[in-house]
Formats: sequence, structure tokens, C-alpha cells
Amino acid sequence: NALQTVAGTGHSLFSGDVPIQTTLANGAYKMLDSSRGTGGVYGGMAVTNAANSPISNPVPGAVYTNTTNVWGDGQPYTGGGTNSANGQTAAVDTLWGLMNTYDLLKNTQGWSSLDGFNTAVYAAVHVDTNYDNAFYDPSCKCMYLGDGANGRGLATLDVMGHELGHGVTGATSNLGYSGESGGLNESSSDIMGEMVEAYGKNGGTGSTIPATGNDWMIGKELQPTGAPLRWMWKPSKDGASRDAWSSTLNSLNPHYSSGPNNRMFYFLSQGSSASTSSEMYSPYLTQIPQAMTGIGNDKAFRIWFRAATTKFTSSTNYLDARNKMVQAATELYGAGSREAVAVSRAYAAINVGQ
Ligand code: ASN
Ligand code: ZN
Repeated sequence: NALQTVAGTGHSLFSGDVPIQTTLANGAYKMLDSSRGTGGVYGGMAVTNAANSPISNPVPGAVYTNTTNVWGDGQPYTGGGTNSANGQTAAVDTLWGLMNTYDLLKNTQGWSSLDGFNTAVYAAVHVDTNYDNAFYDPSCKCMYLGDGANGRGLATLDVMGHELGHGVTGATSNLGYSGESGGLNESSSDIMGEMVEAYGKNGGTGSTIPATGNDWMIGKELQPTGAPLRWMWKPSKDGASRDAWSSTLNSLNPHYSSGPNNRMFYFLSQGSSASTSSEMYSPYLTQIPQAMTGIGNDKAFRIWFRAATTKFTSSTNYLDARNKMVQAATELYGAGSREAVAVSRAYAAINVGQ
């Protein structure tokens, strides 16, 4: 076998120096990790160079290669060539995000790759010019990433987890992308993004998700100003997202109707506050005491993942999600358990159920 997986080093922008697995073939190193996923286009997880191919008709390009197994320069992209060390940096952050997402799913949920069948996925970086978005495309089982704002790319751990989360959703519940189902689809990706962040920031190993390490803000590191795309504990801080369920949620963009479920997950993990001046106060939580205690990232995500991948359907709405979350918590921790009660309280706090 001419292929050999070898340990390399990446100089990333968002995560410092990171250990990566690459492949040595014919004297050159390739950004292909055949230890994570099988089949697919490359027989493993890979990062390709889209070399500014237009978003209207994106071409993934070739897998990144290098003469040594040290990659990137840890700096924002300055436009001097997508194959340069500076151009490799986005690929390093992207591979680190792919690795941590794969390992979180495998090591904490026993779930293989995005589809549960260990099908390898890949990601193409430097799509288009000044393109400020990233997305997962189920038809190629691949992700596309632009260079984002200020050459910083899009490959933070939470954004990588978010986009790849769409791959998990598409392969399981296949939640729709409008109405309440669309909001839950987006929220599921935000939840996974934060869990990948917690996992990766703590080194990306172990069978449980660390209790701390994620910031509960989506994409905070993308802008030099540190302005996040979304706030999970108080989604309305973005001026458009909702904090609680109401019947008008249905007509919103999924990135805004995700708000209540994001807040539910924050409360479930971290708890809420009884102080009316706190951003973690919910007027809908009428149970006594009027604040809930969280059950932590690991248990909260275990319950979410079970409900989302084995119980939700394409048309699950907020009430259905609540009922299936209580069911999942009951199966994992017992009827009337602290965890099952916490789920019902977290949903009550966003005006769903009691
Ligand atoms: N990056 C966006 C997202 O995953 C793309 C979109 O709007 N679907 O939500
Ligand atoms: Zn999304």
C-alpha cells in the first residue's frame, strides 16, 4: 500500500498549532485523513482548494498537497495565492473542524461520520472571492467555505460544527427548512457547533463533552470586533431572533426561529436565573423555584442527539420536539429523573409545555 497516514502540524488561525493526520503519497503530503471516514470521493476526510471558483458553479478543486507536513502560517488570508502557506491556513482550520466534529460524534455518541455509516466527507476552501458564507451540500457530501470577512475564513469550530450538523440532520430526521421545523433545524446545527467548540477547545478527546470551553455565541471569532452571529442564552440580542415560542415564530427565517430552542438548550445545560434583571431570566418559567439548574453539556447533548436523530421527523415542531426530548431523557435517565424534569423546565422557560 502506497498510502500512509502520518501525523502533521497545522498553524491554524483560530486554534493555534494543531495536530492533524495527513497522507504521504509519492513523496508529497496530502490533506487527506483516511482514519476518519471511508468511501466518499477521497476515501477519507479531506480538504480541497477551490481556488476562487465562483459560488454560482463551485468546483471543489484538488486536495491540498505540501512538500513538508507542516501547514499554514496561522494568519488571515491576504490574497497572495491559495496554495501558499498563507493560503493553507484556512485548510488547517477546516481540517481541525472536520476532525473535532468527527471525533465528537464518534467518541461521545458512538455515531460514525455525519450519516452514521462512516461515509467520508470533505470540504473545499477559498470558494469565490470575498464570499462570506459556508454551507454543507448533501449532494457531494462536502462543505464549501468562502474567505469570509477580513480573510479570516469561516472555519471556527462552532461554524464547522454547525454546517456539518446540517449533514447529520439531513441524514436523520431531515427536518424541513421553513416554519418551526426550519428553526429546529438551524438550532440543531447551532447546538452541535457549540458542542464541537467545547470538545475541540479541550483538546478533542474523551467520551464526554467538557462542561466548559464553549462561549454560547455562534461565530464570535469570525469578526476582528468579536461580534457574534447569534447569542444562545438571549437570542434577541441580535435584534431579530426570538427568545420564546409564539404562534408567529412560524413565519420567521430559520436563523431567527432557532432562537427559542437555542435558549432552551442553554438553560438545559447551564441553567437559568430567577433575577428579572438577568439575561438568563425567563418570565415563562412559572414553576417554583423560578430558575432551573442545568445538567451540563454532556447530558444535554446526549438527550438532544438521541431525540434529534432517532425521534424527530421532517415536520417536528416545537411542541413535538419538547415531547420527544422528555421521552429521550426518560429513556436515558429514567421517568421523573432530574434530567427529564430539567428538559420540561427548559422548554417551559421558552413557553412550550409546563
Ligand atoms: N451558512 C448558512 C447556514 O448553515 C447557510 C444557509 O443559510 N443555509 O445556515
Ligand atoms: Zn445553518
